[in-house]
Amino acid sequence: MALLFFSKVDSPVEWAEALRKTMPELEVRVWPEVGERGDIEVALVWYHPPGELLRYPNLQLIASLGAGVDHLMRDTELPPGVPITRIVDENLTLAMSEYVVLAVLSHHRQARLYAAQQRAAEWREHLAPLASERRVGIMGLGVLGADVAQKLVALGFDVAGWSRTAKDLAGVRGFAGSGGLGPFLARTEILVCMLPLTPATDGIVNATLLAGLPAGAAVINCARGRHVVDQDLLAALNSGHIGGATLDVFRTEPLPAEHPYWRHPSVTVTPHIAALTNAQSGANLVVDNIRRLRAGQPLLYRVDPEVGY
Ligand code: NDP
Ligand code: OXD
Repeated sequence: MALLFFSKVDSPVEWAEALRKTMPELEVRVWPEVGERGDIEVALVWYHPPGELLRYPNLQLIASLGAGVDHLMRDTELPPGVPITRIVDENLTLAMSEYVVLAVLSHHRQARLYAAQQRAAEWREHLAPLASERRVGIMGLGVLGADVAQKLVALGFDVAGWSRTAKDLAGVRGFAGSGGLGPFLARTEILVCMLPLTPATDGIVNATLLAGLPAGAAVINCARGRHVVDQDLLAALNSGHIGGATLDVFRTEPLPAEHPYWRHPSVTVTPHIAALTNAQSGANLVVDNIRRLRAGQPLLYRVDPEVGY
């Protein structure tokens, strides 16, 4: 059995080593050195060229190199019927929660304001509400959003979540569907976008959504750059309606040097590092699914192409 690895950002050497450690008999081929196409039964991919996966007649599994699968779903020529899986990994989940907790605390405790005061050697106190008085809203209560929500609840924040279908998470006020979005936004002072990118969520953080947040609210996006309409967020930041933003993902990555986010006084930029996939734990999951496939068992973390995540 041969596996085809395609990614321009992940290390093929590291992944091949991790895969071989877990399944020595697996032959790993790195695109574009694909060899005999008929040998390829598994594709492990991140932003492959659309249409490419149709060229492997014996493909049985498409595994995403990330938790998100929008890079696969944008391909309108995926081989029909071939199952798609994604990464769900405890360490990735922990890393994402760390990132979001750091960003929420930094907005909550006005870290940016105090950093500016330090630069000006200015000693000045600002009143801060208790965590229990701070309303955080998480869009997307899946694997990552639910863990983030629970950690923020443990810190004492007043947490709500918005999802496609209703959820019942301890301590988290749930809102669902298009009808739930308005009331969810109206009570959200720190908004966290933890949604998958799908046609329904593309550009969701736009002028209308931002206007639904209370004045001074903060926005944290660690899902996908396309969730945010950049000119709408910049306009809301410049008007002061949005008090600050922490952004880990962008429409163009790397974020171009001239992009206004880099130098905006109310924006924190990180280079898509909120939660990185670890090659060894990712490889373990892929191999587990290859074994399940061979044994005719249900695959782990299968994507539903109908809903797009
Ligand atoms: P999941 O698939 O587990 O969860 C997705 C959540 O979003 C679910 O609660 C789902 O609702 C909700 N949702 C989907 N569509 C809609 C909609 N139209 N309206 C309302 N809610 C919706 O995803 P994960 O938590 O694992 O990951 C989320 C995203 O995080 C990934 O898709 C990826 O883009 C991003 N990511 C970013 C990383 C980074 O380093 N910046 C690292 C890893 C992931 P329901 O529960 O009803 O299905
Ligand atoms: C992912 C990511 O989807 O790194 O895993 O963004």
